Amino acid sequence: MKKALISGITGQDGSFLAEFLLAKDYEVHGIVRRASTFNTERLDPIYADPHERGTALFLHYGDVTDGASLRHILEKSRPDEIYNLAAQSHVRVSFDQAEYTADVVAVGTLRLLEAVRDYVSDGREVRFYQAGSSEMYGAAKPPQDESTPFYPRSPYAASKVAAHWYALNYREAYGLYICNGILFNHESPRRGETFVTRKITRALTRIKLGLQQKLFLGNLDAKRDWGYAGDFVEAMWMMLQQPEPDDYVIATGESHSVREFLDLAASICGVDWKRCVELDPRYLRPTEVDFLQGDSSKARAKIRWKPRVSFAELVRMMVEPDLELAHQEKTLSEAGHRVVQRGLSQG
Ligand code: NDP
Ligand code: GDR
Repeated sequence: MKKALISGITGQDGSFLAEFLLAKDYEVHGIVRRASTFNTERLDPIYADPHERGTALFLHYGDVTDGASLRHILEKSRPDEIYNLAAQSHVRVSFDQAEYTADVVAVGTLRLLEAVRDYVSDGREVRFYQAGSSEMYGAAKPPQDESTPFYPRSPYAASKVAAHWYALNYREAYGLYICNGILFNHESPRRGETFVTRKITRALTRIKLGLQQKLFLGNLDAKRDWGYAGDFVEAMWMMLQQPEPDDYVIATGESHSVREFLDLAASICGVDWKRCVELDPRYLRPTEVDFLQGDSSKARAKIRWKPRVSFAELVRMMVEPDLELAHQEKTLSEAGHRVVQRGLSQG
C-alpha cells in the first residue's frame, strides 16, 4: 500500500486529492491546522473514526510555519509521495497579510523541503509535488506555458515564485524527485466562498430565493482559465508517476471573463445580475492579473492529462448545489431560524 502525505488536506484541492488517492488504495495522511472551529468539513464524506479498523485516512496536527511538526509528521507517516498544497491562497488577502503569506507559501515550502532532505538522508525515497500557480505569470502575455517568464503581481504570486524556485533548486542540488505543477484556476462546489466563482454562485442562488438582495464585486473584466478541481488533482498524481520529475502547466486552454461567468451563472439561476450586482472597490487589487490562458500541451503530450469538464458544465456544477443550499437556508429561515450570511466582506 502506497502512502501519501498532503499538506492543505482540508482545502478544496486537498479534499479532492485525498478522495482520489483513497480510491487508488493509498494510505492518506493529512496535515491539519489547529483551529477554534472545525476546519475538516470538506473531509466529512471520507473521514472515519481512527478507532475504527480499516481506516486509510489519518490526520495529524501541524503547520507549515512549524518545521518541527513537519519532521514529526514525516517520521510518523513515512510517505512515498508528498503533496504540498498548504497555502494562504487568497490573492487579495495577500496584500493585507504579505509577510504571513510569504511565511506560509514561500518559507513553508522551504521548511517542508528541508524536512524532506532529512527524511531521505538514510536512503528513503519520496516524491514531492509543489502546488504552483498561474498567478506566477501575472502580467505575462497569454497564452502562458512552461517557458513563459514569471511576472508576479501580488505577495501571494511572488511567494509562489519563490516556492517554485526552491523546489527546482532542491531537485537539482540534492537529486530529489520534485515536480512543480503550474495550475490555472480550478473550481468546484467546494471552492472557498470568497473566491469569485463561488462567491457568485452562492450569492445569485440566495438572491433568487430572496435570501439576499445585493452582490458586491470588484473587477469584472479579468479573464481566467477556469477548470474543474477534480480534473486538476488527477494531474498532480499523474506528474508523480512519471519516471523523471518535471514541471507542467495544467490548464483548459480556454479563458473567460468574470462577467462571462456571471452571465452564465445568472442565466442558469434565472436572475438578472445587472439589477443586483454592485462594484465595491475593496475587492479591487492594487495590481491586477488581467488575462490568464494556459497552454498545457506539454502535460497533454507527456503525461496524457486532459480536462474533462467544460466551462459551461463547471458553472452548472457549481450553481446547482448552491441552489440546493439556498433552499435549505430558506426552509430554516421560514421555520423561524436565523440564517447567517457569512463573511462576504472578506473576499
Ligand atoms: P484552499 O485555500 O482551499 O486550501 C488551502 C489549504 O492550506 C487549507 O487546507 C488550509 O488549511 C491550508 N493551510 C493554510 N495555511 C496553512 C499553514 N500555515 N499550515 C498548514 N496548512 C495551511 O486552496 P486550494 O485547495 O484551492 O489550493 C490548493 C493549493 O494549490 C494552494 O497552495 C493554492 O495556492 C494552490 N493553487 C490553487 C489553485 C486553484 O485555482 N484552486 C490554482 C493554482 C494553485 P485551513 O483549512 O485550516 O485553512
Ligand atoms: P484568483 O481567484 O485571484 O485568480 O486566485 P479569485 O477568484 O479570487 O479572483 C479571480 C478574479 O476575479 C476578480 N474579482 C473578484 N475576486 C474575488 N475574490 N472577489 C470579488 O468580489 C471579485 N470581483 C472580481 C479578481 O480581481 C480576479 O481577477 C485563485 C486562487 O485560488 C489562487 O490561490 C490560485 O493560485 C489562482 O486562483 C490560480
